[in-house]
Amino acid sequence: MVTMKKLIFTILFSFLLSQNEVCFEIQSNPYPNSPSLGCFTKYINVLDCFEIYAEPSIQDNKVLHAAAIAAELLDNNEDGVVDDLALFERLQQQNALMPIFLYEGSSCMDDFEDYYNGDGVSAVLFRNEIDPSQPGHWGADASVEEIVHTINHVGHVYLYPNYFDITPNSSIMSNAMDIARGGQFLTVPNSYPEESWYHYDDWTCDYECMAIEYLYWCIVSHMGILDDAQTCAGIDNEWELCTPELFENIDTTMFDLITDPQHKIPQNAPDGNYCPFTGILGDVNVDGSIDILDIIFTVNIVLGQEEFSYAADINSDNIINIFDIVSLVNIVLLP
Ligand SMILES: [Ca+2]
Ligand SMILES: [Ca+2]
Ligand SMILES: [Ca+2]
Ligand SMILES: [Ca+2]
Repeated sequence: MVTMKKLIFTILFSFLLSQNEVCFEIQSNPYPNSPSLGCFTKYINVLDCFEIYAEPSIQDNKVLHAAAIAAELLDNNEDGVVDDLALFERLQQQNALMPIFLYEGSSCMDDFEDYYNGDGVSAVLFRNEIDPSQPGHWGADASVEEIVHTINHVGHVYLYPNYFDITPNSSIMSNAMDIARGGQFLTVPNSYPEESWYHYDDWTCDYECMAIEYLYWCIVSHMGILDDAQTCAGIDNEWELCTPELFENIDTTMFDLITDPQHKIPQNAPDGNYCPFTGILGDVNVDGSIDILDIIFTVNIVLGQEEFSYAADINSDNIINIFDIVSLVNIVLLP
């Protein structure tokens, strides 16, 4: 009996742990009569610049997961504000969106392909390639990949052409890719040079498509999403720099490019949880004022006697430490 109770408790507990925290609500499709979008019934507007549309039978947790991933990529410090204002405006203006279809060739996908004539789409997602329990994991959850593609293609390529243009000889990235592939290949070569580390061999992927895939590999390698033996082995025929260390040490041009703070490329891997802090920064004990009590509370968080609170993360780096205490002391002493 005791064992049974323990078992049920364990199952319940692991179930609770496995649920991601996503502070979005699924809405009904605002365009039910649109020829291209009318077949979707589930909709989330992410940070007012990136929309998720899903067919009726896509599970809610998958729709929420796609929204969380988009939000984490756009608002990587999770303060509720898109990190790059120019990117926000561009995506909003282009009505950037991610459709989620039941399967390849569903009737909804047919409608979408026949009637959509905007410039806000660069990739799609299918129900069976979304796994909220393994955000971005290779072979399990394509949400990170497809949403990164869309944000890059609709946003960065247009906004920062000197850095991210995808045509030959056009940008720092296109030059870096020619080095990564061991030469400038306008079509897929019969074999890539031995020294190359990016050697995608899909004949349907042209030079521009290669560049979009390349940028994705760089971003997620740096985030550490690919850093496990199974993934490294699985993608080796396409991309060799599967750990952050390999990427930093070998593709130095792209490392410098995507870590340059001016481009505001997301650095932290999405974890599927997105609930930005909406209280008052510094009011850690939530009593409406910022004073000595909040400093004491923050010290207790640092000592592990209280739980993490976004209100105490004064410098918004997702860690609560001495820097937050110093900043809070300054706020209290010099209001
Ligand atoms: Ca932000
Ligand atoms: Ca998160
Ligand atoms: Ca307070
Ligand atoms: Ca902090």
